[in-house]
Amino acid sequence: TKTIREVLQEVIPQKQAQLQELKAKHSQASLGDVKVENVIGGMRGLKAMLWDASVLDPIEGIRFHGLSIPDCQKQLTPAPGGKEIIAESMLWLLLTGRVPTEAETRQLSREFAEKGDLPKHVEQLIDSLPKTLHPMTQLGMGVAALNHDSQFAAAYERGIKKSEYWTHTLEDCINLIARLPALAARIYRNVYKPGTPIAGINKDLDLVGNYVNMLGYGHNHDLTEYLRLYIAIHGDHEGGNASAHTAHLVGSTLSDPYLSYAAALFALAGPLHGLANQEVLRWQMNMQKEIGDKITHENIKEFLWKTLKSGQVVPGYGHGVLRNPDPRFIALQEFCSTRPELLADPVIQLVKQTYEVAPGVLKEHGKTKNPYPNVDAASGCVLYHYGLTEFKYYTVIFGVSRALGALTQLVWARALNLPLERPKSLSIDAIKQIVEKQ
Ligand code: AMX
Repeated sequence: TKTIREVLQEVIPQKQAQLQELKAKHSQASLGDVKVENVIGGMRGLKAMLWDASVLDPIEGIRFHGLSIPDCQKQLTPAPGGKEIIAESMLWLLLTGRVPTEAETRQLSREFAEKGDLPKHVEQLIDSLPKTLHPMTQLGMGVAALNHDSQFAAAYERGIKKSEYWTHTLEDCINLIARLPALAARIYRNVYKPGTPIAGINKDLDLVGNYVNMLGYGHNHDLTEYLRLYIAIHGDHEGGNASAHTAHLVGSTLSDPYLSYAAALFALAGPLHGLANQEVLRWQMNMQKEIGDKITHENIKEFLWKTLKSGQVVPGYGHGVLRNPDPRFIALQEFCSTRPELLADPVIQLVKQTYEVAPGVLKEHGKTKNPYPNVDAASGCVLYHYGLTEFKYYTVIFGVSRALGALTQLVWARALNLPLERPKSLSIDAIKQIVEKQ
């Protein structure tokens, strides 16, 4: 059994050599033109970023180091007594490109459990915040404050060689991932269950097992399994999405992983990105209130049109890259399909019926390039079923998960010595001058 550090010591030189070769032989090769539409269109489609852990195909969806979600479900170790992918095995895959053995996975679970307690000053900070402050704001603040103990920042101040950056970055990333469940659970308990004690960390449990325990739902095996799957498959979605890209950009200034990930969380907190999973539930509940018990395709269609005609987006539908139903949406639907009590739940049924109608309506509406559901269309309704009904909290769970991808790639950015990110911007006049000469 190897530690994750030993495996990285093996893989990093190989990747460094690969990158050197690419640089030496193909630096001047083109990956495509930069069109005006890329520059004014949020850089959609522009191949302009290195990200090794996952690649998103518009039709097939995400692959993590080449493995699809069903491949991961077959190959990655579950928790003892569970079936779903756990965060530790996904992290191993994202960070090293290798499928870990069961022993390697368990070793990482133990390390996370041993490092999972929050420093006192962060507990006090979170406890002092008003309960009305959005849970995502609290999460970002807590993560930023954890930089008090950043090993990378301390080592940089001492003076270290560039070749050592990644080792200190790795320690920060592991410490941060270990502490996220206690931080995220404390926010939940303070806001929604004030005055009740929080469970301690159990050294024999996986990261998400402990998270669910601290949230106060540890008795619910099905919810624990659902969150294991949820957190594993939300872990990475290539590098261009707003949260991963933010972590990468901020990290490129050599800000430490805590500050880089805090910034990423504030990108995730936007309604076009991670906040959509809160928005979906709010929107579906409004739909249910408006159409009552008479849930028919016709009524759902009418509600969809009302949303669109009022100039709002249909939350949980559309995507910057995907052009098919999101395989993460499918994986979460499949989780429901094996559990009759979930299938019978009216909110889950409403989500399913909306899926039967919404693509047709969105196609007719004719604006979105992708009329199909993304992961957020399905993720919240199961939490709601299991009693985690506070949907303003849902994006925090996403935030615990996205750390897996964003932080592992910070380690790689330092290992590969990727430079400060600094694209060239142009004014409208400058663009006009360039195109008018062509
Ligand atoms: N409902 C209504 N209109 C939509 C739409 C939707 N679900 N998705 C896209 N459109 C509209 C856009 O607003 C845009 O309108 P405009 O021309 O008036 O500005 C037009 O269709 C073209 O957009 P696009 O190229 O298809 O999408 P995009 O790459 O610009 O944006 C996304 C992608 C996800 C922001 C968009 O589809 C959206 O707003 N969806 C709803 C919010 C959501 O579910 N976000 C979560 C995404 C996944 C995640 O990050 N967690």
